Amino acid sequence: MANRVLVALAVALAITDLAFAHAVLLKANPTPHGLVAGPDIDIELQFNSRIDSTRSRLTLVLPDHTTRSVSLQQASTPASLGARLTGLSTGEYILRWQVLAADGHITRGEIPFQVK
Ligand SMILES: [Cu+2]
Repeated sequence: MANRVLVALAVALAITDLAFAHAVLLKANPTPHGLVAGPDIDIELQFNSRIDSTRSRLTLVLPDHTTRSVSLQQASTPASLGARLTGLSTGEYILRWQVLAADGHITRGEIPFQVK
């Protein structure tokens, strides 16, 4: 009986764990509020879970507030997104990310950075 309760509890915990497995950003280049040297910048975003890169996207907000979609490159791991930005002049930028995690949940966020 006690064993059954333990198994049920373990299953419940596993399900809860899965439900919360949506992608959380662990590490980013450029770092949020970081200062980077232009004009070309390698982007790498690392998440805590595997993501579906075909349904994830990056958008760059330029210093003049216009936006540009960023094409993704082959990422180094299934839990990361990579891209290369070219021809950036000095100024304040925002990298917007939206990713679909393995659990089917979408998360999004922004990384403001400055190009010197
Ligand atoms: Cu989730």
